[in-house]
Amino acid sequence: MYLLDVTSGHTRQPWSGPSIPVQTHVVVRYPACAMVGCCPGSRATSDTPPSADHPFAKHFAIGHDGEGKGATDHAGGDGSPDGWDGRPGVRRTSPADAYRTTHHDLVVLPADTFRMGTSERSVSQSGVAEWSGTGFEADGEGPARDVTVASFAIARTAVTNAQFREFIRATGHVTDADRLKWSYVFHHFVTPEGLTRVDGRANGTAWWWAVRGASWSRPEGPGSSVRTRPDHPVVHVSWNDAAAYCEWAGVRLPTEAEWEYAARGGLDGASYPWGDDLTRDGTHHCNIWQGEFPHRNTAEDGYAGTAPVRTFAPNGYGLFQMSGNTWEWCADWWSATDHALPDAPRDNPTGPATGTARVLRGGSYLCHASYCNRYRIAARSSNTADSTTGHMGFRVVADIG
Ligand SMILES: [Ca+2]
Ligand SMILES: [Cu+2]
Repeated sequence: MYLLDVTSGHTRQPWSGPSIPVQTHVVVRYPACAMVGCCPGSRATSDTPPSADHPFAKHFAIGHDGEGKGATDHAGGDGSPDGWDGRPGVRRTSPADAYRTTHHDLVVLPADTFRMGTSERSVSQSGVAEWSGTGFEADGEGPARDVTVASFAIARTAVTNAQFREFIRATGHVTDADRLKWSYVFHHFVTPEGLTRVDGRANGTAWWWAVRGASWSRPEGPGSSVRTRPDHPVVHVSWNDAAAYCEWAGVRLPTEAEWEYAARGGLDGASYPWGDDLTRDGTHHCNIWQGEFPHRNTAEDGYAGTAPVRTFAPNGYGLFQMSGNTWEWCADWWSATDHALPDAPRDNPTGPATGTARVLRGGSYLCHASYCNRYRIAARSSNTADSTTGHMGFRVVADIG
């Protein structure tokens, strides 16, 4: 476990929005009401738009292997001759068809019983939420319980831009981001064009800027494109979009139990898909955040934003990036408590019968121990079914026989 021996305290960066605690002490304390993750809680925004000369705008385009340098770099989403504009109903043939695939590389997992969640707690006796390298009790990570799942097949990787593009081209599906005409872009990445189209910031997670024109095909806003990253995970897809893709492709979203069983890769109770040490000998095993969230990302693991879906070694089941890179939608409705009820199902559980948000698992390139720490396997998050961000995607599963 990587821990910094630094005294606690608030480090305030130039910032026009709400106070953002940036702490590196071994025990990070939050007000109990503010133990938020890196995700916006919904599509609700607040505040006035940040100005175009916001100090963080200069960080634009770090990482992402060269794309996102703005409108002059490529035609991006508007009139691009390469057919990557993603506009519904637009069907072109082009060199990009070399990426054409509707194939999912699936791994069959046997039926089994595994230990789901963690019983490690992180709320102190005084009721103050704190991080001590263990689970977030308020998220419903615990208690650990034995859960049985039937055999199923799961994709080795998250759904890629190339795969999602095939879906859009075949169906003309209008994503929630396209329908609502905006999506949440992480503040470092907003394109110059996008900076003039920022309508607000997410409530409580002000590093998410609501950018008009941002979508799966323009992840950093107008002027950006996924043309050079067909093998990156698709983002800015809502739960609704993911479900529509699955219907088209003849697959489905994993239940939360299936997702966690798969993520563990056969390791009982480990913190991560590869074991209990986040890094070993300086080697990174996943794409998360290094530095001080949300202002300085050193990208020590090689990526400031998304990484290609087959980056880093797969887990024991041959599955890539079950931790980090992008959050992955699960089929279940969200509840922090239902699974702990005495009569909660333990045999192929499918979550609550109804709810207001859907489960997200796995963490993302924005997760950091000092703020979110939700790249652990047991960690959970959620969002409303129409929410879209630059760090939420999905992977698919299929039934056997
Ligand atoms: Ca990273
Ligand atoms: Cu996070």
